[in-house]
Amino acid sequence: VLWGTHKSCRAFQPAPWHLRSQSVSATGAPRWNDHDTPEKFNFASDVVDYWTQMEKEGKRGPNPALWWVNSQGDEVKWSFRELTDFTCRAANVFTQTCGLQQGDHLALILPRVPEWWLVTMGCIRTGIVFMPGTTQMKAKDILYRLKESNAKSIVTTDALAPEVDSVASQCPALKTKLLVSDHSREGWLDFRSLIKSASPDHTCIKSKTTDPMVIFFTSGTTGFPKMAKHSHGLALRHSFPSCRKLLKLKASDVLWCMSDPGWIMAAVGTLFEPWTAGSTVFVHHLFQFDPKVIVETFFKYPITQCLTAPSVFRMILQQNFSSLRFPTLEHCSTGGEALLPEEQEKWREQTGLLLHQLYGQSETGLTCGISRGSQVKPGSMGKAIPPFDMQIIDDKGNILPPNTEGNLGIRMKPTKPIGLFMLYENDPVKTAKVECGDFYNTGDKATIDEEGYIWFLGRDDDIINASGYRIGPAEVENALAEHPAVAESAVVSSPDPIRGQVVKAFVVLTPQFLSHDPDQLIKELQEHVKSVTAPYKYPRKVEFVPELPKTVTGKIKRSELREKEFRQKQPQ
Ligand code: BCO
Repeated sequence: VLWGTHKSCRAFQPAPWHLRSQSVSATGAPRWNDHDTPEKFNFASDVVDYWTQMEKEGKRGPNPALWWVNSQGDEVKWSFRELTDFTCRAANVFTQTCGLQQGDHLALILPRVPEWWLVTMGCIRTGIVFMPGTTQMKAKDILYRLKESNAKSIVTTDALAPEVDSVASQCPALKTKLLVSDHSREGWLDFRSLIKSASPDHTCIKSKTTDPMVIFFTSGTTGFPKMAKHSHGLALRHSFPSCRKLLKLKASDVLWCMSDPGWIMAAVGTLFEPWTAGSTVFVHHLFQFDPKVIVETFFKYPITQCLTAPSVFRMILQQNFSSLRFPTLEHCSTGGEALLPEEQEKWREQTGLLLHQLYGQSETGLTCGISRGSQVKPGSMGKAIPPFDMQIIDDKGNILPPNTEGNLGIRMKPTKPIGLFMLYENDPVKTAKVECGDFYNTGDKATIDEEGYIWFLGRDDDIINASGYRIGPAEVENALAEHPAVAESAVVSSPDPIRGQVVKAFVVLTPQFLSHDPDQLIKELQEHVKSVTAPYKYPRKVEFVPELPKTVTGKIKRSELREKEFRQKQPQ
């Protein structure tokens, strides 16, 4: 147990209006209708505290709200009552100790430790806008995020505190640094001690549904990642009946979403979706991804549903385990990258379970998917989840007929649906750029069949999707440019049987490195990229070339290189 046991939930009572104003579904979860837009909504008071109340009244079973384990045998189980208590304390730490206010930005860079759930929920209670990020980030990535967002506070661990300290002087807005650790560090507040001593009495803000709640950083073709800002509506959407139909979670379910806490998939799969249903969020804090541990975990714990990227399923299937017949697993969902029909079939053969595709982006949350119990069309990402109206559009925003390839759009006019991002923070130009007629243009190419099933075809730009990570080529090219061996480079996606796609760099060497051992140089460049930016972006393939293909104006033709990569795959 990380920091003692807290038993009481002394003061908190759910806002009475909440229990008056919504109906209760068959599963007990509070909900609205697909097209409702309540003026006020707060996930903490309207959903989490609802389940706390259900626990108090003996109307929810004994399974925990959060069940956290690690590979050392540590375990944390929190009920909703404890969750309400601890997250009220977190809220008080942010507002009273750190002096943060509604609308302030807080950078959250934690691995899968229980405190991640306290920080996110503490922020939601106070209206502080949290900005999750992966712990793979390096100092430069963190600096960009802190500066660009004017973050007033950061919460992170020992591992990243030195990286933060190395750039903090360049971030004048940053006022408080909170450390989640068993050790103290100069200049940092000790989050665990503060939580212990904080009061559990806190009154949740009455946030408007349209008030900002969270920012996700998302890579683009050019420049640095964009800041996709979401309102509380992102969480509200999970109470809508059409969203509840997707996984059909019950309060007795145990959902394991394996996403790194830095991505929107974690917000969806370890906060909004399971807790709306009153289900248990299961977390395994793996130090390093290991398919064997994943499989053992399915055998050891009563997990009923899982959600993770297709690469994880591929990596499990590749290992030849003696049995993949998991005792309690009932439903598997996957998203973040494309999934092939043959992969779905192999998973079904080995586990007896269907693999249900979901699709979403940092800008959108879940937008479409194969609902539990509905027909799985292998290779399809399923149907749009209302209130999202998804259509295939041309470059002007005209709707194209069924089975016609085009841009995947989400209708945002005349009414922007609840759950679609508000804007890219500080970037009206990029915000305007993704509007296409009456639609938000996802940038993905797809078709929709007569029954409304959506079929993903690929990106319409240079963004790379490697094992579920969205990677901007410019971020990798900039990292490579810092190495003296690199005169110039072009980074594109390349097919890979396990990761779907991987990052490939075409590199023109500077004259003094032309005689170096190429294999050694490849390793050096890979390590270099891993050291200056988040390692998941490193080029797993590197090819040295005498020159790069360019347009007459000198622009590198990445598409030519990418097409060559995918053409080469065809004969195999
Ligand atoms: O493969 P290598 O060993 O060469 O390199 C790996 C790591 O070892 C290395 N690394 C990690 N931390 C490091 C480090 N190196 C140096 N210093 C550090 N601190 O870097 C490479 C990272 O690659 P990886 O993260 O792909 O690692 P791994 O272990 O192969 O993990 C495999 C997956 C499948 C678990 C991982 O790729 C993954 O989690 N993918 C899913 C991403 C995801 O969740 N996407 C969803 C985005 S949200 C969305 O799409 C919306 C849907 C609603």
